[in-house]
Amino acid sequence: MGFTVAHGLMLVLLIASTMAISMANKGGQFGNWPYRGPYHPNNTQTSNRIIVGDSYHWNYGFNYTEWAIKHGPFYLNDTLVFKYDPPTPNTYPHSVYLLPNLQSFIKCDLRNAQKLGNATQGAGEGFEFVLKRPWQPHYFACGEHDGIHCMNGTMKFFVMPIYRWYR
Ligand SMILES: *[C@@H]1O[C@H](CO)[C@@H](O)[C@H](O)[C@H]1NC(C)=O
Ligand SMILES: *[C@@H]1O[C@H](CO)[C@@H](O)[C@H](O)[C@H]1NC(C)=O
Ligand SMILES: *[C@@H]1O[C@H](CO)[C@@H](O)[C@H](O)[C@H]1NC(C)=O
Ligand SMILES: *[C@@H]1O[C@H](CO)[C@@H](O)[C@H](O)[C@H]1NC(C)=O
Ligand SMILES: *[C@@H]1O[C@H](CO)[C@@H](O)[C@H](O)[C@H]1NC(C)=O
Ligand SMILES: [Cu+2]
Repeated sequence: MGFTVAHGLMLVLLIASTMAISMANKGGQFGNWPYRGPYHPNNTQTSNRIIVGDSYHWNYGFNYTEWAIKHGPFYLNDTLVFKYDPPTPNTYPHSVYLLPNLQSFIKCDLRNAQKLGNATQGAGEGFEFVLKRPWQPHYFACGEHDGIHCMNGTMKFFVMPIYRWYR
């Protein structure tokens, strides 16, 4: 009995903190999150292949937060494609990391980040990541130069995949 009550309380706290984070994502420095509901003109399509940064690809000095806001919403099973040149003497290397939470995202703290794509995997068709977890914020960043690409070059953004509406 006591366990059940404690357990229920913990769940409520968890939900509350999750909501707080999503509220933080909606307001503040990110502006209004472009949630437009599950309706989409092409709602019969099953998934999209989205080139991150469009023709700019995944490079230094592009505002990916702005890009993500303009290209939202993102849907479950959408594929993000990160295209970046492999390292050469004349180009910056890039990579793709998944950061664990909003705090690490804001600070570009890579300590507990998961490396998704290394410096060479963005070549050719690019590095692909499928959005598999619905309603979870996914924080992406370039991990090169100890987070400087993330911090100074704004090579970071987050998406929260939502369910697509099926007829
Ligand atoms: C819907 O999909 C069709 C064919 O895939 C495409 O030509 C059209 O531009 C899409 N419309 C929107 C609004 O995304
Ligand atoms: C990137 O774009 C967002 C949204 O428009 C803006 O709030 C932010 O200040 C921009 N960041 C930089 C470094 O320009
Ligand atoms: C996403 O893809 C998986 C297979 O990779 C499929 O089982 C699942 O139904 C898909 N979900 C949606 C919402 O399309
Ligand atoms: C990047 O990953 C690929 C595939 O796992 C591997 O073949 C390649 O050697 C790696 N490159 C570097 C620079 O770590
Ligand atoms: C990045 O930004 C920090 C703090 O604003 C600054 O000290 C540093 O010189 C910058 N580095 C580059 C490569 O722009
Ligand atoms: Cu980079």
